[in-house]
Amino acid sequence: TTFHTLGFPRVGPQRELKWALESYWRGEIDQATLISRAHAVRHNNWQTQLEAGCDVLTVGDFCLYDHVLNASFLLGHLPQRTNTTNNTIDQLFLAARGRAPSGTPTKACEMSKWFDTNYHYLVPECHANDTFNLNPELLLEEIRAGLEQTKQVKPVILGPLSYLYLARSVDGCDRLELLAPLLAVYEELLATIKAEGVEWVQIDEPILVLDLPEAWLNAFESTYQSLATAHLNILIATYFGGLENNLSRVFELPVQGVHLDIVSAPEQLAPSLALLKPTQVLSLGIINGRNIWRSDLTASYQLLAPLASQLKERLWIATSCSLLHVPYSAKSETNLADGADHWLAFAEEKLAEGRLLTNALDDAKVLLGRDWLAQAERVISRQQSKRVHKAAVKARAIEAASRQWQRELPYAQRLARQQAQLNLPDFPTTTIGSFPQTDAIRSLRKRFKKGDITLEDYECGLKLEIEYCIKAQENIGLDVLVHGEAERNDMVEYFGELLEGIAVSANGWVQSYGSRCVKPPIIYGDIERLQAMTVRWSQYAQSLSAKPVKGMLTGPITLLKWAFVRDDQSWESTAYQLAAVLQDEVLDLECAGISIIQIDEPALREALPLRRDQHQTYLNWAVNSFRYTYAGVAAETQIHTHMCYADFDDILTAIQAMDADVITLETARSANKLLQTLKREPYHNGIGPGVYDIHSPNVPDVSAMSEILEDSLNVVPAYNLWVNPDCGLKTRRWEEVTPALKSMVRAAQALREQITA
Ligand code: THG
Ligand code: ZN
Repeated sequence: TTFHTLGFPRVGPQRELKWALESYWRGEIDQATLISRAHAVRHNNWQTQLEAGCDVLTVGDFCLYDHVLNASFLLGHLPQRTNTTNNTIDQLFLAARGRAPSGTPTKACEMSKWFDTNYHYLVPECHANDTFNLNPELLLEEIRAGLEQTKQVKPVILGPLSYLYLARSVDGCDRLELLAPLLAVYEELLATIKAEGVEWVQIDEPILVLDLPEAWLNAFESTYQSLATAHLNILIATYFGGLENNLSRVFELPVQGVHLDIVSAPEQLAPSLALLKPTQVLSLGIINGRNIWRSDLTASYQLLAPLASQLKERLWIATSCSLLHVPYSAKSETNLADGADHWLAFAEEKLAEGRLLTNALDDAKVLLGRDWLAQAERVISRQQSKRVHKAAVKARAIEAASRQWQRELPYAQRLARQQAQLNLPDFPTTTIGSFPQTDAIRSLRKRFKKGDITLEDYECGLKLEIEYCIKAQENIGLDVLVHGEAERNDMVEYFGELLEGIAVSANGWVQSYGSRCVKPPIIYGDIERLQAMTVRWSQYAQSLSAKPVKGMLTGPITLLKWAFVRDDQSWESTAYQLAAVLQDEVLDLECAGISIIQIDEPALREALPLRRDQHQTYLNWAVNSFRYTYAGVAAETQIHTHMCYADFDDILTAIQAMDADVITLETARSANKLLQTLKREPYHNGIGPGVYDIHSPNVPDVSAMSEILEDSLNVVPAYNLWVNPDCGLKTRRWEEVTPALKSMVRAAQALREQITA
């Protein structure tokens, strides 16, 4: 039995690639140094996989910035505006970031979430009559380097249909019309790969787990007929879900192997056995590539043993998807709350698990070995831990889930009471929550974590930062202030550190986009809040100003989606547990005199299931758990929320149902699109469509912001319109933030004068 992975993380065990990229962009190292550091990370990845016993080495999954961007390069389909340099690496960076050491600064490609993960890919741009050219140099270099390590290398490429489907049409062209010219390049690509002496290629077609339009589904057969002409063994890989009605269609393709994700869709295993052709390999993704728990290998063995004896060498054991979505190694995690480090499997541990399971399938004696028993012991210790299961927490979540939560009074009556207290001007100005994370703030946190300064000194330092932030906002003339979040590294990691049942790893970094990484907290047990988490900081900030200061929380769905979650209970149950501790925090904030409380849900859209028939069930518990977080607050208390990532169209009804008094939205890159949506489907509560894009360092024009506000008044009643940037300001510098917000305040004032006149 063969063991393989679908891909590996690439940022490096100590984020070596991140540091190299950022040094290169800052001009501190040259390109040759960048490449040699990147290749060192890649070489280390391969050694790790070979030493762990991967039977075939996956290559072509490595990249400097993004694998979809690399596909665009491979296919000669980078946006034309990146042609201002001959340096191909800098072309990639021009596309990804809009600037590079060589070439003319330009517009960066859009980013979009990779299926339902927290990874962002760079969206390819299509126009009618686009041409494609094979650009195999980067891939061939990688294949040849891999072949120096082992004879069994398996390049991975993104499939032609997934490539086109994940692209966007810039000019409204039908992307499927580009399939024919694209296929010609893929045929040439496969022939080129074959000429390197490679036997297998993994072609990823993850879009097969989506509800695809009929035309796209129908295109698979002819597409793979034409790829078959290269006579290279093709493993078509699907992941993040099941094929459902398309299962038989995929096995009928002229491919030599099919990879199925049986972690996320175990129900497809049984029917696939009947569909597998006698010549085809079945690759089963049974080691979870989306989560970090030790695998229950005993259960996997029982499931697969009968199959292994039947399929013999036609059975491949695999990770469910690329290991890109998990951190490198749990070796250095020795200090997690409640001994949770014992239960972890990051990428390296997953390799060991896959090898062990494969060995057991080949030889049942392995089941009696030390490694097998040690693994089973870890799994059982987690299942039985008293630290994981807390009856009172479970009972409260069940009670919360059994009821429909809502504010006592309808929006209009709440607004009147809130306004009587808050006395805000028309078009109130505010920000999303975070202010610049300066070097001073970072260094303060770092010194405290290292133990170089006392808790007292740390808190003193934070208070000074809060004071500075409040003064700055008053000078700018904002109406609703925030404390600035100097105490937070990341909006989910911060709460992960404070809550019981959630652990924060020391080095569990996962790539989010390019060189940027996040360290998802690990939800391992029933969740409790031992003390208030944010109240002191909000209260202190409020004591410094006569203007209202918003309390600032991360909502249950975002805490859930941006963490590694439990696999022993439903997401829904965990969401209600999170909502319960947030509710306690909301009530404590209210008690402390905080009259506006914002509960952010930027990941609401991202957590939407990939299949449409599961949307409504998800939205029901997501919205209800959000409403549970504010159940019990007075009508006078104003609840805000914030969401990023513009694609709101299909969840606007759910957003309305969340019934926040005010929502601020990320729009600046597509304000028009949001306003059109709001025209079709009016929003009835307070709303602040972001008036400028915080992702750009440029100071926005007053006139551009005024225009967005005036357009907004066509679809939002004046008494409901708020004025704010489109996202938090933590990645910006004060020198950028101050003039930008001053202009924003001027735009609001101009609108007030215009309305009075
Ligand atoms: N927090 C978490 N997940 C997220 C976001 C977040 N997912 C979506 C979106 N925001 C991703 N965006 C970013 C933006 C910036 C960074 C990471 C993801 C970032 N990370 C630092 C880095 O890589 O240097 C981490 C540094 C640190 O914390 O020490 O800048 O906001 N959970
Ligand atoms: Zn945002």
